[in-house]
Amino acid sequence: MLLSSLNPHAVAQGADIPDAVTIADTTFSRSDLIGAATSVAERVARADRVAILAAPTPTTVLAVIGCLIAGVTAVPVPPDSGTAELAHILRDSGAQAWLGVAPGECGVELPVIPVRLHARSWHSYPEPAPEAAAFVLYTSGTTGPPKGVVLRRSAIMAGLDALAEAWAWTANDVLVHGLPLFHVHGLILGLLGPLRVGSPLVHTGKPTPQAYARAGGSMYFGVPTVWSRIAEDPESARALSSARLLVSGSAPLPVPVFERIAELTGHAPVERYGMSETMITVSTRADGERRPGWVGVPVAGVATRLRDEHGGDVAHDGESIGGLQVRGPMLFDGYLGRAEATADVWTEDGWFKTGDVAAIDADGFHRIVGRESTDLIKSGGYRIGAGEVETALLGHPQVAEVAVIGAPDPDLGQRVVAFVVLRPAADVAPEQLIEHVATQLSVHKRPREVIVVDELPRNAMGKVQKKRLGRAAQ
Ligand code: MLC
Ligand code: AMP
Repeated sequence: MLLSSLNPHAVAQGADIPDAVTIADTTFSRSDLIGAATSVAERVARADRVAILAAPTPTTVLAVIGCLIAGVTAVPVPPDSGTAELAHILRDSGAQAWLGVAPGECGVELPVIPVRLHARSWHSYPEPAPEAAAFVLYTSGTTGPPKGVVLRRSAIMAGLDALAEAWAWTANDVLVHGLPLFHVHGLILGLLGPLRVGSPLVHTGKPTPQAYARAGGSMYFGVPTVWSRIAEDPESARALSSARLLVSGSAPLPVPVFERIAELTGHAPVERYGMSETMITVSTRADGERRPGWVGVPVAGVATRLRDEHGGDVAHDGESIGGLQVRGPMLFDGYLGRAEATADVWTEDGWFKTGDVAAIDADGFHRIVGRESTDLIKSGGYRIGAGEVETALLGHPQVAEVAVIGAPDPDLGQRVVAFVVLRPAADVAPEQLIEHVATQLSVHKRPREVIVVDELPRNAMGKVQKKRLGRAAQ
């Protein structure tokens, strides 16, 4: 199945697929999808880079595939982005237009190239060079605004083919998920995966247990929050027993959720580990062991190693922990326009430093223990930088000081909690500060809780002691 193309024409050489993509009550056959997306390609082909407001809609699907056909770099933008985040992504990416729908005012004006759902074209485009950038995906760091992760076409192809091999994913599968279309999980694995493999996709809209149960697929993708909600709804969970593979990723799957899903569905979930920068590098296999709390073995083409804080080797004994470093053909090219930040995440001998702490056992099984920095929060599978939320809150006129942490949460894994010192005589409710972040950044980055304090705990150097705040938030 080694197609040298990301262009869905390549898979289309076989029979048509009547239900290639179903999303928001629209079903496209494979030929329909290609005709409509090629018509988008014709309209967008003269651009280098365009922004796509990536709501889960047919428009987004056609916009993304149109870019892939034309060889235009796509910048997917969270549809709930606030004004500060929108303006940052547009300026930083250098997007020349919106393809499809434009959001409200954010201070950066771009022309809009329409996506017409009923237009068709049968023009044929050659496959762009494998090193051409397919996407710039924006993702949070520990400090500063999100950085643009540049993913080339060959990385995506290698990443998807490695997963198809690990999961025995074929055209006989029907993939179901309801994940957002602006990150690796929902967009690259969840939309481009089915197109490359030739398996139909059903996007459920919101990933509710009932919607997953109704969809009747053979493969399901979800973040742990989705699986834990399914585990609490036995009737929906039992409907998934007719599936072949239930896949969890983007955050740690709690062992009790793993066990409950296995009990209710008869399927031990497949866990896989990845990042925006690396796609998926480690996974349990369709034909291999599935061990709760462990994410499996490197996928095809990937090598991993553990390093201690001095760069020394760490034993693969299943107990010793170290910084996880990875190598493989699915890794990104760098952060857009940030040579220094890019250099920081690579070792001198060419390994990518994931920032995750892990253990590896003698059989090559990986366990993710946590992150090196407490300033990267994972909430509902979304990566959120404490620094960007702090900057947004400090932008509020009544806020004097702030510290943001990720507190343990039974539903979201971690929830964003902000400790805030207000200016003298300030009169603002926590809900207004939450709303401020939701409108500046994205709704999913908003603190779920704002705690007003008189002062923040600091050490002798004046640095905020976030560990002490963490204990206060539990
Ligand atoms: C609440 N809402 C507000 C609001 N407060 N809206 C505006 N302003 C406010 N202040 C509304 C929301 O709009 C939404 O409305 C509703 O409240 C619920 O929002 P939520 O609480 O934020 O969502 P929730 O249901 O908790 O979402 C859970 C979830 C979501 C699991 C569905 O977190 C999710 O989709 N996660 C996926 C993240 C992901 O794909 N990560 C992959 C990264 S790639 P309404 O009407 O819309 O319900 C990666 C690599 C790898 O990690 O390894 O995969
Ligand atoms: P993102 O860039 O949003 O893709 O987030 C990547 C981060 O998600 C990784 O660095 C990990 O911290 C976390 N992650 C992804 N998959 C898993 C998993 N299966 N188990 C634990 N953490 C995970």
